[in-house]
Amino acid sequence: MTYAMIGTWRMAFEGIQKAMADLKNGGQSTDAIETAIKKVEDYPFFKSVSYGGLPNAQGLVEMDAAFMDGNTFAIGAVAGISDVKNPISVARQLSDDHFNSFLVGAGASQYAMFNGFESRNMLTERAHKIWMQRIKEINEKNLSPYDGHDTVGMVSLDQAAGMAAGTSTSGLFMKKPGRTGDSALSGSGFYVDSEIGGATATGLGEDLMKGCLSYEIVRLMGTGLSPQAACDQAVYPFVEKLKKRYGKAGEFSLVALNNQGEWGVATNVEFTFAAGNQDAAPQIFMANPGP
Ligand code: SD4
Repeated sequence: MTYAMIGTWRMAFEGIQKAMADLKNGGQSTDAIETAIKKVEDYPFFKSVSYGGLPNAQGLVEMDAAFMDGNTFAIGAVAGISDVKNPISVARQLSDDHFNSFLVGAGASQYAMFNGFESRNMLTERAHKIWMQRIKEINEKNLSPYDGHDTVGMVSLDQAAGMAAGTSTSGLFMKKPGRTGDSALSGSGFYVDSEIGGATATGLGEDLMKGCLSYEIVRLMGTGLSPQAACDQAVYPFVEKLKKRYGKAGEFSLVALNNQGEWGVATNVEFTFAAGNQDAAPQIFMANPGP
């Protein structure tokens, strides 16, 4: 029986290891995504996701997360949510709501509070120190505040051929209050269709959104392309197009998994990801920038 998972960055590894043990025992992709992403959210030393995540320009950790069930196309998402321990769980619960499935800012935080999701001050002392140091550097060295920040995005396939996807991030470091990127946006930060496969993104949300790249990868896999060919065809020509027509392209990386448990990746920076399937225990892989 086929089952598999893939996730962006090295930080996805332990969560995938845990969730794949459940998939092996017949667990569902929807649960696997929540289990694996929660593990990343709870780890205080990942600087870009939930607890320990780096704050916005005003020192507040504002998080984006999304959840998609590839069987039903149900989507739930939150953007700019704060003081909530596990944004992915809130997104998952919202995916059950037909009318209010994407909440932002104070409304998202209130929803989590009223529905009994655990609250937590997500700003750790360490993240605060990094924030203070960065402000100092920006002022002294005239640096761009927007530098290196990563989303965890995952796609899962279970033994019943169900697929799901999810994302979670504290977004771009030093972002303006209220800024959101691609991670909560269907088609940009994630997309999954159990009859085809799924994809998810990390990188500069402002540019990822311009190409709706997660949807495009799934669409291409639906025409019969392998995940790797779909990633190559969706991502690299778009990077070139952006450079030509917009003048520049941010850093971004996408991973894809099809409903056969095969995966692919495309990136324009050095990138790590974690993946495994029924034949290969989860591992951390390194991908080099493409052409
Ligand atoms: C965003 N895509 O908010 C996220 C951040 C990220 O590498 O993944 N940066 O734009």
